[in-house]
Amino acid sequence: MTDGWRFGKSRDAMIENVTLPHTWNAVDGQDGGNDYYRGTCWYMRELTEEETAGERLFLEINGAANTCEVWLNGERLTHHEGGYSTFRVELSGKLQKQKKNLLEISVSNEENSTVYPQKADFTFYGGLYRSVNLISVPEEHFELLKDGTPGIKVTPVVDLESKSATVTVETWHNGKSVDITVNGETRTVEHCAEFVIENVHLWDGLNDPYLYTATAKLPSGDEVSTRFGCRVFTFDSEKGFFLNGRSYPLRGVSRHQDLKGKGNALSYEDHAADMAIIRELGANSLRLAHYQHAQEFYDLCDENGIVVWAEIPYITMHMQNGRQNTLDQMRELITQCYNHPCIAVWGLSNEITAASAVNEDLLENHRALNALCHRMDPTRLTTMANVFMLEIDSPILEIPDINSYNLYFGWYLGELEQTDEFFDEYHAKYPERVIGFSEYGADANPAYHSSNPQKGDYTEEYQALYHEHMLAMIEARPYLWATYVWNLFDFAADGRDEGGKHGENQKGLVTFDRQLRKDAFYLYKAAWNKEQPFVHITGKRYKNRAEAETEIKVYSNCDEVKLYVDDMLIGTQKGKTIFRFRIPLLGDQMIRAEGDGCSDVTVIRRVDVPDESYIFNKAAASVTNWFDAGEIDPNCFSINDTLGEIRQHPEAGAIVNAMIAKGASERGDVADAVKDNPALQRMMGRMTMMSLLKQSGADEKSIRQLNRILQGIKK
Ligand code: GCB
Repeated sequence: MTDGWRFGKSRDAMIENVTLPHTWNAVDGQDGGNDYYRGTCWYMRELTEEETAGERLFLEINGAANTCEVWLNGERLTHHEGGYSTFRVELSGKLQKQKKNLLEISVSNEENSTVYPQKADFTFYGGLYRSVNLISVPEEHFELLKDGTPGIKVTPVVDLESKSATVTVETWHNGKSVDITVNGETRTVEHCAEFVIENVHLWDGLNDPYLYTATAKLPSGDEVSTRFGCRVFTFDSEKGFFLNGRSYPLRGVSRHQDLKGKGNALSYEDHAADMAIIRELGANSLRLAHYQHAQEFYDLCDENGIVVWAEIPYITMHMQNGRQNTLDQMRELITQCYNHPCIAVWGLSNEITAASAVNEDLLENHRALNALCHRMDPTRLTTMANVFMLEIDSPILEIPDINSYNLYFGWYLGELEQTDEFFDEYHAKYPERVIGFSEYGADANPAYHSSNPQKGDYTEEYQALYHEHMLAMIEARPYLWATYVWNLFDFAADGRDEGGKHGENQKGLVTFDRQLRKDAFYLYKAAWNKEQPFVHITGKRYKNRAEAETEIKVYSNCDEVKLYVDDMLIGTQKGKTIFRFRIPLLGDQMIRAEGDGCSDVTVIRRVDVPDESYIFNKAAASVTNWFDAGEIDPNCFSINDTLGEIRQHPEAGAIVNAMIAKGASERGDVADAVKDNPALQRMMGRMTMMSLLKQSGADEKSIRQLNRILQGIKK
């Protein structure tokens, strides 16, 4: 039901004509300020006589964010909580014969304390942002109501040695018998049949994502079918992930359902275009964050052989009254997604201890979720994405089958190498636990550039450097069962205001509008995409360079790269992924890189003064040494003291606390909520004020001012 909808903020004033999919936050949810409309809106549509024909009629809503009520002819039929799953309601019996039938749907993304998500680093778009369908079935039909079930559940169990699969097909319906067909064989049974497929054709990831189909048909003619895949996923704490018995390290990216100008109301073409970019990158796995994605997208993953981590939006902050909602969202996720061969793990939560303590209620919620997953799906493992501040001996880590951490050392806090140390320490302490890297990334605005990139400068070059480190870190640790770049695409987080953009998280390898691939994209493409040979000269947008000598860096999946400057060969390098050349910079120069049957070209230019437009924080970047030795009185506080030392003094502590609170609020809801986390505070306490300020992008004037104030306070 795409067309013919009226829409408005109130039931009595549906003033706009809209088509589905639709969100009311496509503009205000993406422009910063954390002020997008969070409230109730109404959709209204008349059902035609033709649409209401048939014996039994159901309305299917494939996503109403975040809570929804369905009304027919003024009567409320259902209420649904959770914005990312399918639900249905029966209309027959309530329809008026030979009269107009009025369907009204109210949808709300208003803040509350029971339905997740409420605090997270992304915009909670409101709307009927996925498809809405009418389903007409005969009296005898497959189940439609229970948790949005597809009515058919397929469990393939593969024996790699005998190359066979035992396939159990369960169905739910109100008839007496059902014909179930798998691989050309049909059985007539009450509900459930078992099949054996000899010489089974495996679903084999990117190599060969072969799909079978199971069909179930009732005597009434009602029919359901689903595709499925036969594959074996195994996890080893030492050797990582295995697909069908062979080592298959999961290396990929995360994705939100979200696009510039459209919000979360994506078309099938938008989904398919995202998948094409994922294939170009060469990723073999996706973390579909932070909620249930559209069925079309799991279908695309099945078809393309992408192994998936699926999860619910139990995120950032545990809510005392939210347990039932986490269980409901998980039950629907598993019911609706069970048949997808792409899904390897169910994610219980994300950074849930960022803004909440590890207390009994939180643990109990996780135990209940974990048990639910195991009960509903003994074939898959559970995991969770933990925040970097969570101590590695926390009891919460004992709940899921396997573990994962989101680490942002080298971006928000700390140095790149702390990531390596973190995993080494974890793996040494818990060698029997399977550990993965669920998120890592750094923001980059492709307008900003530097030959001397620094953490916090938002340059394309720092992001590339960050990922070069992480790629090498990952390649040296084959035990990591999965690794996911945060994020493939820049996305809307209306609470953010940083790095030259309003309302965007810029950790994407590709911009929000999908128009620009940042350099770091090509780093991973060089490492992961073995299919099409390519060379990519980095720094193409860093055209004007104020230096006598410059580095030309090429990312390539070839093992030899030649570099030409103004058509003169200046070097040939053998290597892997990253190829670096240094060249004198004379004027306008044409740079060409050549690999195995492929090439890339750019022009760079020597200039006398640095191009100001490349610098985000102009004041901070222009000064390297702000304080001469002897300028600071060691008897008074200064920015050379650690945050911990300064905080011990009431007056000095109050000043820096106020400043930190302000800084956190510019980085969105999550930064604001996590700033009181004790483990985070301990880590920050060990850093000097100077290094914290530099990382937060403070300018020279503010730093000097703070130092002056601190120097006025005796230790
Ligand atoms: C996280 C969250 C993710 C954020 C990301 C960030 O750990 O899981 O939702 O967007 O950090 O960029 O800070």
